[in-house]
Amino acid sequence: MEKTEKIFVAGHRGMVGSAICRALAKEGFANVITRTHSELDLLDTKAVRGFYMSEKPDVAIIAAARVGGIGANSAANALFLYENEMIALNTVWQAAEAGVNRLLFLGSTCIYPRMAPQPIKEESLLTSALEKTNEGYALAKISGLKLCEFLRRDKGLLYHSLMPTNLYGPGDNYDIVGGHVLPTLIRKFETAEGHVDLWGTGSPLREFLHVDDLASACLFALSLENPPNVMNVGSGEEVSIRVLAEKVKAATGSNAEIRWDATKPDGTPRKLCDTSLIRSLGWKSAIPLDEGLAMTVASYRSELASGKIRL
Ligand code: GFB
Repeated sequence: MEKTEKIFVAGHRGMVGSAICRALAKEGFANVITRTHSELDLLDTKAVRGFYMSEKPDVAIIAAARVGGIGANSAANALFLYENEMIALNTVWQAAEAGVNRLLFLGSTCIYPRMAPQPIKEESLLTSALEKTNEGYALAKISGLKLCEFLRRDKGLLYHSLMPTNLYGPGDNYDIVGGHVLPTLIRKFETAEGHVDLWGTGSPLREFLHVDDLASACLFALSLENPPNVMNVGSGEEVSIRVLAEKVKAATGSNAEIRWDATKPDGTPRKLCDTSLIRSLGWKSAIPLDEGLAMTVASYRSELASGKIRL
């Protein structure tokens, strides 16, 4: 990817898209184009087509999605499937129609089977049943990455995908009901009065990656002349939800008692991705969980103080 190329970042206001824009600016990519939701509705095929046809970007990075934690996903699998499917099909297919030569599509490691052998290799895709709590989201993301793979094969377009593990960082969504576990725990401990109610048993294992590490992986993937169709991006740092809760408690300085509500879902028991592919090509994560967590608690506090927090 050349510094002068015109790069479209879809979803630039989200946690991932804004991290990618920061990384692009830092690396000197000056020709980045973005559209807010009100300027361009990515669910609207005609509008997306018109946008690509008039702007003709050289590169597109698809960081737009409806995302949420286990609560939001399991309550609205239909919505997560529909919106993410439409976003994927519109942003990828219409890019190809307009002659965009290179595209990076972002998925998630929840596309892999619930009981995939751990750590999860890229080859595990579509080998057995998905996790039910986020099946809609996973199916939509699988369509997107497959569309990229097929367009690359059928039309020779350099369309490829990254599958990041659970992400966190500045600009996250701190909604207690619909958010992902890490930001939700920060908010719960920061606002606790005596105790916090956490979901499930605390035994599931998760891997967390700071979003600035993902942004660096995106730039790395886009620098490869012949990238793999799908590459996992993770930190290799796996913790149980119970240990995560202790870490967040310490990082926020809270004294709250932790109570577990086992009527709430645990979700997939383990989700550690195998990152040997991207590491073999020369990329690895740089931000350890403890450091990233401390930075994120600080950004939660400043986002809250400035009134810019997403709840
Ligand atoms: O990030 P999260 O909501 O989703 O984490 P997934 C869920 C895990 O954290 C479960 C536990 O084991 C929950 O039981 N947990 C404990 C909590 N307390 C809480 C809490 O207060 N809030 C939340 N949210 N969880 C998501 C997918 O799966 O992973 C998405 O639903 C996406 O599609 C994302 O792919 C990366 O890790 O289970």
